[in-house]
Amino acid sequence: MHNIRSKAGTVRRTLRLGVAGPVGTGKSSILATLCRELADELSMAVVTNDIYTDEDARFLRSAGVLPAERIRPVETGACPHTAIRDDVSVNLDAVEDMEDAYGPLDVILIESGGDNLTATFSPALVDAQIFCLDVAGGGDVARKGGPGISKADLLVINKTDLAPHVDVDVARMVDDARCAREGLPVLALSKKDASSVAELADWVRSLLARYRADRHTPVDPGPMAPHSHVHEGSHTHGDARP
Ligand SMILES: Nc1nc2c(ncn2[C@@H]2O[C@H](COP(=O)(O)OP(=O)(O)OP(=O)(O)O)[C@@H](O)[C@H]2O)c(=O)[nH]1
Ligand SMILES: [Mg+2]
Repeated sequence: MHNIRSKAGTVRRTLRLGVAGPVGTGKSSILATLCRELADELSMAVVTNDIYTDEDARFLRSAGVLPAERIRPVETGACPHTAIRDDVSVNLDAVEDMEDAYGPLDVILIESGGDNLTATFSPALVDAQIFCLDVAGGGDVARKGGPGISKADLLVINKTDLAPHVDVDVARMVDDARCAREGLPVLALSKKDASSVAELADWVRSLLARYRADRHTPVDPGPMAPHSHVHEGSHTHGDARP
């Protein structure tokens, strides 16, 4: 459905790239950075997920990184991981609307609502995913594992500029993450460090090239760990019992 044949007859597909990770780790900032770095060379759009607000979309619009109409909020009205994992229909509608309105697009970025350490995207929604941790969450987080940490296409250890203030050894955190990921890429990132920002943009360029050459295989990191939501009573996932 996201194959578009150009006049020259070549197939051009929109790469759908998800960005997941716990609350406040810097997902919207990563989207803003990628738009700033790549929007001159790629046709882009963004979908954000929030439970009750459109705050992420408003932040990105006010940052002026893309024309406002290319940034669309999805209000999930429930736990955001449900909308990116269990019932992706609202997100798929938003993605397809954007493709119809502004296509052909090169990349659509989809931000999950800030959620817990194990939220991942369904491969029915995204072709690849970034999982984002930050150093302020503590140096041990990368070692704790979980589907996003071990299997996302890229693990970002974000806000490295804060490491000295929170007594975190970034090199050790990156090593721990590499061990947990068995060779999959790990990027230490700070929006204040131009060379790490350039590495992030290069990773997306090379993913897009692989994707277009049919050399990228989408990987499902797997479902969230079993859990339940006490405040919602009947809302449970996995094998969790309320
Ligand atoms: N020092 C520093 N702060 C950062 C960096 N990236 C993001 N932040 C800050 O971290 C805070 C949260 O960033 P967001 O991008 O909104 O994080 P988020 O993951 O989208 O948050 P939710 O959508 O609410 O889960 C903001 O105050 C950002 O300015 C960074 O590289 N360094
Ligand atoms: Mg956000």
